[in-house]
Amino acid sequence: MSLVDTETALAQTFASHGQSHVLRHLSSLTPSARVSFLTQLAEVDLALVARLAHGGEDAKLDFATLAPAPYVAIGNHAADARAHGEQLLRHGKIAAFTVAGGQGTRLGWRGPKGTYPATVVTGKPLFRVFAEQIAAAEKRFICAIPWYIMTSPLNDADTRAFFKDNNWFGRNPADTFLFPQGTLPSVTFDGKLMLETPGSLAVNPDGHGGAIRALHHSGALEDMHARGIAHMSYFQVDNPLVRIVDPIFLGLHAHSAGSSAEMSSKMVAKRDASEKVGVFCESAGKTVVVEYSDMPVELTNAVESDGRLRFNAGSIAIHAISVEFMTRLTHGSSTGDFALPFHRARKKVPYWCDAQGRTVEPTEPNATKFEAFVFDALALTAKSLVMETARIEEFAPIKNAAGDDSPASSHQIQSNRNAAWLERFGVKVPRRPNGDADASIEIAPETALEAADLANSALPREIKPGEEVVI
Ligand code: UD2
Repeated sequence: MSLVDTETALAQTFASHGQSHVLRHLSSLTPSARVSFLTQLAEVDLALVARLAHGGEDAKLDFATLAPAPYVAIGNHAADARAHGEQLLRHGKIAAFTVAGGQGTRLGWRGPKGTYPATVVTGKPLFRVFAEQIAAAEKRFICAIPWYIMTSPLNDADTRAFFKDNNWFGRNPADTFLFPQGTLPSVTFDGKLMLETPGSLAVNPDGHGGAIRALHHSGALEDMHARGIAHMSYFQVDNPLVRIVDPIFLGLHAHSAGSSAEMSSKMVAKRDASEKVGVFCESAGKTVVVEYSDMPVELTNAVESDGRLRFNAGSIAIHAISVEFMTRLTHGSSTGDFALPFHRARKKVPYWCDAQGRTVEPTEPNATKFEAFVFDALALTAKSLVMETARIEEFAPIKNAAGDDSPASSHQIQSNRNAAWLERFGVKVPRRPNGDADASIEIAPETALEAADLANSALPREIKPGEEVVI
């Protein structure tokens, strides 16, 4: 089809969906800008946008029957779980999978979140923290642990450049597989598409739930099959304390009661009712995560007779996911375009203002974004499992510039965890009245992947108040 024909056809389609306003600057674009804009427009699924704009697809839960989900409490796992997990690692059956396609707007960091300096003393960027952990596990289990990283079209080039500039953190470049997720247009509150510039639509990544489609379309899933990977260890880019390779969790996931779960999850007891984490619940016989913003406030605050929160199982967004499960989902759809339901969120989306002749950053939410959540796949599993873990051991997310879940709070949790590890080996660590470690303590993954590994390390006898220590 010629460019003119494409343009005419698109103009008709967009007009029939009441969206022709986005073409208003077409004639002023340079030929190449025109081609790239038409290409972007041709990829928009206008029927989907219309469906989402008029109601969305959020799963309708029956809150009256919602119950807390069952879980395996700390220390209650089968005795052979670790051995099973270690065997999977030794046999090269495990891949690491990071979702890093988010926009990270809350932190205010310019650049992909994974490039953010995260550790307490040496300020290692998040991607380096993960790479070093994976490399240490590869050395220990004498295996390759391929690392799949989902970016988005908005940060893919910067992420790739970062890996290249850092020489792939010393790992074999062939064992890191970066791929972008899809995007969806943002719409105004009356369902209209928005321009970000005269020649581009305002779009956002389609949520971490977009991972399923992206794993398929990028060839990552096929690559996992070719390498004989059976399970992926899924985690978010914002948590420097994540235990990427946790043999107990992987073993439990793959072997509990003799059969493999399709998707397993880690949970921690919620800090308090207001903590912004999804909660593991049971709905219609399935384990699901209800995002904090979707949970009715009376359920969020409900307590048991002993005063504990009734819905206390907070999701730290760490999952073990079977490759077969992902393959089953994508093969169930003829195009591989499997999509989980899209959730709606009111957000501030920069838009092109004709009157001002520039892109405007709104100060209030002005648009609806649509995102799929990977944990919605739990409801589609034949078997899933939730394992409790200690918050201090593996959850110190960096999301906000200040306050909870900020670099400062993450640093404190990292130091607290490292202090606890050292204290097990008799190291004297100064503590503040509230129990926090009064020192900045960093432990390199190469030194220890878990506390027990410190048995072989040279440790100081004592750490001084305010000291910076790297072990
Ligand atoms: C997430 C969970 C929350 C809790 C918390 C724990 C959701 C919706 N909520 O909250 O329940 O478990 O984490 O820390 O997941 N991402 C993409 N592509 C996207 C959007 C996000 O890759 O299109 C990645 C993003 O880079 C990050 C992760 O997903 O690694 C979570 O992003 P978020 O900011 O949307 O979720 P958050 O932190 O509010």
